[in-house]
Amino acid sequence: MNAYAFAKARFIKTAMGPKDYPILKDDGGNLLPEVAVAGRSNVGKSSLLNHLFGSKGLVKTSSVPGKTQALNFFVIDEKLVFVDLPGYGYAQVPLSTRKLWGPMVERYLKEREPLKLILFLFDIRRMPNEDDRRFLEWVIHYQKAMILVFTKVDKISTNEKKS
Ligand SMILES: Nc1nc2c(ncn2[C@@H]2O[C@H](COP(=O)(O)OP(=O)(O)OP(=O)(O)O)[C@@H](O)[C@H]2O)c(=O)[nH]1
Ligand SMILES: [Mg+2]
Repeated sequence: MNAYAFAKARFIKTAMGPKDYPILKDDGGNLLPEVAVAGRSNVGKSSLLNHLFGSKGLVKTSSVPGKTQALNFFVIDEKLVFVDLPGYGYAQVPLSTRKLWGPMVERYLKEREPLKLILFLFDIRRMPNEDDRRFLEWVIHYQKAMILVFTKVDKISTNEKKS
């Protein structure tokens, strides 16, 4: 993948399924490469995107888990697409919404051709659970490239960081 100096991020749309996914192409007619940000609810996916975009509020964040409930597409400099995936595994989110998450995300991993990389965010203070394992199994099954990103590192003490 090429290196980009990010300048201008733009929100494209929210989608629940393939018929709503945007088709974004470069001047040569090639699909723009796409990076998805995944992980448990409240882990910091939307916050990371704001950080990468250099924006305060383009991506909606919340201290209450379950803020992002569908796929949100953004484009940077009309060159690279980022997708903010809904977070999983939070009991406070209504069951009807949680049931939608699995098929929505699995279908995206299976069918989204321009998806080149997944940033898998993980809260450094937690242990992996069933939902994390299920997601990682999909990543392996659909043979997607993935980078593990630890979040909330600032929340652990210097002693814990050493051990
Ligand atoms: N201390 C600390 N707080 C963070 C960090 N990343 C995110 N947060 C906070 O964690 C909360 C959740 O962040 P979001 O970015 O909305 O999390 P999300 O993963 O998008 O959550 P969902 O949309 O529910 O899936 C917010 O209050 C953020 O300010 C971090 O690295 N350190
Ligand atoms: Mg979010």
